[in-house]
Amino acid sequence: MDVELISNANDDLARLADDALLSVFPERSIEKVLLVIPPDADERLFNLDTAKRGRYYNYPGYGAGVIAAHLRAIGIEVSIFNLNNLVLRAAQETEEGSFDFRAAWRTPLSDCIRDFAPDLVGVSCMFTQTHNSTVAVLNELRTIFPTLPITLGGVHVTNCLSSQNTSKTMLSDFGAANFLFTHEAESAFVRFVEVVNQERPCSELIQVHFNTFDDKLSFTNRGAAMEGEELDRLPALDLMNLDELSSHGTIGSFYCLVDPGTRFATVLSNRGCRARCTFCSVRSFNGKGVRTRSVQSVIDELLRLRHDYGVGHVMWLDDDFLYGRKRSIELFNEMVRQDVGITWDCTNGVIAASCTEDVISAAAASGCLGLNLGMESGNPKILREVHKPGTVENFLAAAEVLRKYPQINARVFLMLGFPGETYRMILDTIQVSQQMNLDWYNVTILQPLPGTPIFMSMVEQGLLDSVGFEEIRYNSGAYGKHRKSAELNRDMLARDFKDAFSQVDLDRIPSGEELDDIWAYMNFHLNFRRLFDENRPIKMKQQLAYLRNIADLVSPDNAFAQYFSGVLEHRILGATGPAVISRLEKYLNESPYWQQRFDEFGLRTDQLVSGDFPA
Ligand code: B12
Ligand code: SF4
Repeated sequence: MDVELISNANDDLARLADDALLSVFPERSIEKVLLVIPPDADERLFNLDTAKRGRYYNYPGYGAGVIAAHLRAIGIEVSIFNLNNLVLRAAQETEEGSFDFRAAWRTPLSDCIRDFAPDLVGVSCMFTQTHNSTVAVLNELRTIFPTLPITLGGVHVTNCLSSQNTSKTMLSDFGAANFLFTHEAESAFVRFVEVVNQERPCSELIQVHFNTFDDKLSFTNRGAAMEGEELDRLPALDLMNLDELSSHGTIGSFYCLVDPGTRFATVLSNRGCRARCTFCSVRSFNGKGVRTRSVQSVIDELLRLRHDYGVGHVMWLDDDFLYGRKRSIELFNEMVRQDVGITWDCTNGVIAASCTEDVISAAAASGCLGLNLGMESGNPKILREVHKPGTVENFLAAAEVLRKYPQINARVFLMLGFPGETYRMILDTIQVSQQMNLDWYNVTILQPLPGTPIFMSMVEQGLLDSVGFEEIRYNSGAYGKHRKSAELNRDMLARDFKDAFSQVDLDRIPSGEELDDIWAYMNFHLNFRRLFDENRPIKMKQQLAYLRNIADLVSPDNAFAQYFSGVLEHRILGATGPAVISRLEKYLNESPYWQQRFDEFGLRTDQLVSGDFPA
């Protein structure tokens, strides 16, 4: 079923749309809207142990919260049903081995619809890896409520619609949704409701695709980018389950540095990004440039989070959080002046050029506990080709500043597997990373996303052909491919990666399998091995918290995390706890893969007793 995109509203299109709306909304009235957030992944990717450990993400539905606030502003009653939180809560409450993933959300969802009786349901889908889960929710709704009007929106939906040639199958899976919305959609959604309620003509519809009609209609016109007061509107915090999210899962990557029991939330202080990296869909989704909220509206949100919801830590959702030096400093100074009393992290990553001394010093004073620096590569040619907004000089300069503020845990995003990237180019990345000497390097292997420039160009070059969304899963993260491999007792770090760079032609492009070895090599050398040389007390404390988090929560089968947390314990406390040693001994006895890695690198459990570690 091919989709004809008819751009620009005209009279014919408006008439067709009017008829279509009447068929879905015979009363032409919307008074109540239910926004639904599907589980992050479907049951095939879900692992009960991981959920019980509280390792899965459990974010507030911020996009839904923003839409809800705009709907409320025109008098619509709104509720948000977060199925991800529901599933995680149910998993934690369930007896071992008896968890029915689907039952955990299906019955409560139908009950919620019967109780709330919405005139319209809006489902949200952000990640490609949430595709299957979203389709399951849509189909369930359609089966139980055949005439319920259903809309769907979010980043993944936008990507599917804007790259129809490559993702037709994905789009056709959304058959249960009557309407699909693209891009930032609060204005489009509000207009849609007003059009259904006959308060506006159909010709004013924007960013909406009529999905289940004989004549497929699309109003592809984009609304004016949200700015000013509208951008400043606070999300409907009361609908976002802020009291319980962090009890059932994680928010951000720096939670191990925050006191246990602290309530987490997220805040979006600006939209878009100044850069246009070819692997990223932010520009095609949010448009060009950055739109900033007023500093006071951000402070108001933080104050409400703290005083009304007991939040103690936030993760910024921004794509380009440090955009505008003056504004960043003003925001941080106001956080101090108005006594916001919330710590924060920037898990999403910041642009290196913005990490100047004045900005980072103000950030540290305002409660910054951690941030990721977007670097991706240390090779100038790759950086130019992927349009990364940074040079090797920028990265080194940012690292120099960040090393002066050791209270900030500074990590770096790296990527591998760009088209044409050779072993030698990857060695540049390793060398620059070593020179930067920051706290942790998160390495991911490129996963081209539909709708991004790199995806299109790889399809054109014949480097990619089909798009199975099974494949569009990331290597890292609780639902990532590497996690799955760990669950099969083959943690990616247990691979034989010692010789990843020896005996190869350095000007060759590594294969997929070889990239996995390089990934493990980089992880070991850039992250674990360098801990032998760490002797700054504050950093040892941060790294110990992080390693304990990996060993206990994220990846209990990672023997390096177990060993190196023992090393740091010994350094900080003078001895390694016996439980750490016996757990590691048991693990190595059971795993020939890990024993082999330990032998190769001269690591032994008795070193944790003697404190005599390899140089
Ligand atoms: C915050 C964020 C995260 C957070 C958490 C996100 C969350 N669950 O809330 C964290 C750090 C966990 C994260 C992780 C990842 N992320 Co991320 N992330 C973002 C980011 C920067 C902001 C999202 C956000 O909250 N925006 C603010 C709100 C207001 O916007 P919104 O949710 O999109 O909602 C708006 C519209 O989408 C729409 N809308 C949404 N729902 C609905 C519903 C209806 C009915 C309607 C009408 C409209 C509508 O209207 C809303 C208001 O304008 C986006 C970039 C971006 N700008 O979108 C990337 C982004 C979503 N992430 C991306 C990626 C790749 C990832 C990772 C895979 C990275 C990795 N390699 O591990 C992981 C995967 C996470 C997982 N599930 O396992 C990609 C997604 C691409 C894709 N198609 O999958 C994005 C687009 C960035 C990019 N590089 O291109 N991410
Ligand atoms: S800097 Fe980050 S958010 Fe901005 S375009 Fe590049 S990857 Fe995307």
